[in-house]
Amino acid sequence: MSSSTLDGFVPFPPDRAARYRSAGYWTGRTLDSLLSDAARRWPARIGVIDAGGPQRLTFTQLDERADRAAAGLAALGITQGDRVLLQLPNGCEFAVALFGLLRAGAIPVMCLTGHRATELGHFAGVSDATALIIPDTAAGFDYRPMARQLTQEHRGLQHVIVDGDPESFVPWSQVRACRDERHTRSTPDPSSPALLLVSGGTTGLPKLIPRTHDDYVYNATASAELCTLTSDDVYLAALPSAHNFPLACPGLLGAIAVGATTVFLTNPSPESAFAAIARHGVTVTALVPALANLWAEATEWEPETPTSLRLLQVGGAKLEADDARRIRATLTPGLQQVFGMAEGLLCYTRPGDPPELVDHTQGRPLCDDDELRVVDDAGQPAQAGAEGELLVRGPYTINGYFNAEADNARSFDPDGFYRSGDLVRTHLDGYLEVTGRVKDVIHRGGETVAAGDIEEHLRAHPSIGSAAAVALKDPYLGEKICAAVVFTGAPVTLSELNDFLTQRGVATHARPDVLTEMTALPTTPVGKVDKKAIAQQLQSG
Ligand code: OOB
Repeated sequence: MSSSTLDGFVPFPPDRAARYRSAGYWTGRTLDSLLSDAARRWPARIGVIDAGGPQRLTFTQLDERADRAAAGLAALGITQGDRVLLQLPNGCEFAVALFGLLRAGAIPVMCLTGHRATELGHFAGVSDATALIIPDTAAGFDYRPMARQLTQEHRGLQHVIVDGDPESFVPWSQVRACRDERHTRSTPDPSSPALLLVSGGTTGLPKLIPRTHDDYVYNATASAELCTLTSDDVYLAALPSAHNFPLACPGLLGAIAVGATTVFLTNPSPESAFAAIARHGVTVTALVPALANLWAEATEWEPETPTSLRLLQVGGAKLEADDARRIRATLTPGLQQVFGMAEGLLCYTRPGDPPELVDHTQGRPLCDDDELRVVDDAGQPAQAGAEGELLVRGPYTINGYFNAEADNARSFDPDGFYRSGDLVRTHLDGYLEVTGRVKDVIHRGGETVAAGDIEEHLRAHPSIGSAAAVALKDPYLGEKICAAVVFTGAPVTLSELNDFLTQRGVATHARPDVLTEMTALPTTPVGKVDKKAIAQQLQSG
């Protein structure tokens, strides 16, 4: 299959592709070769382990199982270029299915287990998927009724494969046990999409992100190198494995590339995570800030706290400097900030960077050929060190969402730079500080207020643990400011809170009109604060 034959995929322009090849970033390896190479180099090493169960597979066993799964998928008629929705929870079977799909030449669509019929239906429609792989149940949710609804609405969805009790669907146990020796591994064009990630999606439904073999192998292997990952490391997949961060930054794929073991965790609570870390001697893991903060707090009461972690990656949302300090003090001095996006660009603080840099910045780009532009409201280059929107292109950043022409016209500039929507400030040494989102503003009575600024002030209150500022519709002001907060100390009233904000010098128009107490802020499937959900809850309540 050549890269131009997959409709809806925007390839890298030939001149840049040639440059990335000659610079050695793109090697022509396919994603599934990471596993076959690991099986050759470290045949008897443990590749993957289920933290919560008995299953553990050597690289050889994982490799063989992927081949059998590929044969089973091919026997169902799944073939080169077919899109398949993959929605399995963390576990060895996730790895078997992922590599099985890659070896069958299929293009997995990496759904998170928290996605439901609305998102899955959207992914099925945009990707024109022919199959869906799900668990029977996970975390109290039965995926089969959702699958039934999806097959009715999407006639192209011909196969539903279920890990567990399949009811009327195809059992995964049968697919993955196929011994059809005639199946030959597919040999995809390395510049074609290997898989489709889903976007972080702060507005509307998530978009599909085509990552090529060339760019994603680079993403995983260069990240592994930056993190000095070796075959002595044990990586804990605590976030949902279908997300770019635990999948390839360096994550599962980076671990496989260097012969490190991956331990899959289904429940990232401190209790279960700390037990898994101790039991398996975990050295590296990746968390979102909310989870990292919870783990840090839990060191106060959990009897068994982590001692083996050498690298704790935190990213996905802004990590505050105070929280960074506490994480270093309680969990490991080896904290790393990661600012990444499924669309591509990854920024990392480096192992060995001074604590000041690690606490106060979100790192610098992975690759010397990542091209970053920071622009002001008018789209002009921002002054050195001034806040602006980050635009990026480079060897592992997409050139377009999959099958989304209208979105692409908005999200990419004429030079092919991806408009991240993130507001950043660049320091002289090239390190970035993420300051907010371009669209995360509240238009209150003619004034535009940055939600991030209000949140910073709210969090400064001694009684407030976490906070979000969201816009609520208002007949007079257009939008009013609602502060949704989780109290960790004695609750305060709106007027007490506003007295506090006044003392901090916050302008009258930037102070909350409404205060709502929440027991916890709602989160997205990967665990980021979901402001859209907060606004919906408040608007309907
Ligand atoms: C990661 O990827 P996505 O695609 O779920 O979300 C990307 C967005 C970024 O555009 C930015 O708005 C936000 O999440 N973000 C951060 C951040 N890391 C991501 N905002 C502030 N500080 C950070 N450190 O979230 C992702 C992908 C790969 C590695 C790590 C995270």
